[in-house]
Amino acid sequence: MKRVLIAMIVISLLTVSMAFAGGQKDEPAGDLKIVLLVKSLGNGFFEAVADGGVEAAAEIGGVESIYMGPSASTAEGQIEIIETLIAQRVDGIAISANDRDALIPVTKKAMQAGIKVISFDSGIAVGGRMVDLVPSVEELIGRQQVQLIAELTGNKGQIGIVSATSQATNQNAWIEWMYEEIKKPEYADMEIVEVVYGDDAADKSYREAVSLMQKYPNLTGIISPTTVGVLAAAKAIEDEGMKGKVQLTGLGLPSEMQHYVENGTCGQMALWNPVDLGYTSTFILKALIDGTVTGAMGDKIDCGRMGTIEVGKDGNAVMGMPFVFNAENIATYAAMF
Ligand code: RAM
Repeated sequence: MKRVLIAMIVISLLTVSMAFAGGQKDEPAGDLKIVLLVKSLGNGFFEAVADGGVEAAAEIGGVESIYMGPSASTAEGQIEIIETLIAQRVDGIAISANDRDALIPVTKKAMQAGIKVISFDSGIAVGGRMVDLVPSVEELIGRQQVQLIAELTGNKGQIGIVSATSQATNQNAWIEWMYEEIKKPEYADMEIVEVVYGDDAADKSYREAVSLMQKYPNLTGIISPTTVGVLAAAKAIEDEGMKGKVQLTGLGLPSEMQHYVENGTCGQMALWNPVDLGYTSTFILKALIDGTVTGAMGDKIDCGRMGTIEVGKDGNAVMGMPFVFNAENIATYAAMF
C-alpha cells in the first residue's frame, strides 16, 4: 500500500514538473512542496520518516509532503534527484545524505535557486545545508551501542560491526564514538575486530554478517547501527546456528525486530522515533521557507508536538534521546514504528 502511495507521489511530482516544463509557471501557487529525500527506497525506517512528513504537512496546512529516494544508497542517485527537484522548483528539501561532501555542489545550487535545504538523520557538511537535524547526540548513540553489546557479552570477546555504506555520515560518526568508548578499562577484554558494510541492502548486509562469523569463529557479538543491517544480522545469526554464541545489538526498527528481540537473538537494541524525524524536518523547512528563521545559531523553531527545537553551532539541531528496546517493552513500540 505504501509503495503504491510512493509511486503515486512520484508520478504526481513528475506531472508537476511537466506542467512547469510546459511553461505554465503563472498558474496560482499551490501547496508548498517539501521533499523528504532519503538514502534509498525500500527501507522501513524511511517509510516511517515519510509518515511523519505527511502528518506534519496535514497539521501545518498548505504543504505537500513528497517522499523520494534512489533505489540504492548512493550519492550519485541523490544528486540526480536533486537536479530534477531544482528544475521543478520545489520549496524545500530535507536530505538524509549518502555522503557528507559529495552532495554539496548540487545542494548549493539548489539553495542559490531559492530552495531551502536541510539534512536530517545523515548529515551534509557545513555549507551544503542550512540546518542539520540529528536524531540524538552522536557521542551518546555510539557509546551506548558498545554498552549494550557489553551487557550481552559480559564485556568479553571479539565484536564485529555491520554498518550501512562506507560513506554514511551518521554511521561513521557513531562508529568513531564506539572506538572511543571501547578504550575504557572495563572493556579491556573486548575488541572491535572489523567493520563491514552492508550498504543498507538486506542481501549484502546478510552476506557480510555471515562472512564476519566465518572469518572470526570466536566472535562474541555484532553491533549493527542500521535498521537494515541489524535485521539481516539477526537472520544470519539464526541461519548460521550462532544464536546464543554471537550476541546482537544495534539500531533497529521495533516493528521489524520484535520477533528477534523477543526470542533473544537480539537481547537489546536502541533507536529513536523515525516518524518524529520526518515530522520535525518538515516543520523546520516550513519555518525556513516562511523566513521566520535562517538556521542561525540560537534560532528557535516551533515543531508542533515535538516542541521547540533550538539550532546550535554550525546549524546542528538535536531531536531527543534514543529509546532502548528489550523483550519486555518491544511490543508496545512495534505497534508505533
Ligand atoms: C538505517 C539508515 C538510517 C539510520 C538507521 C538507524 O535505516 O542507515 O540512516 O538512521 O538505519
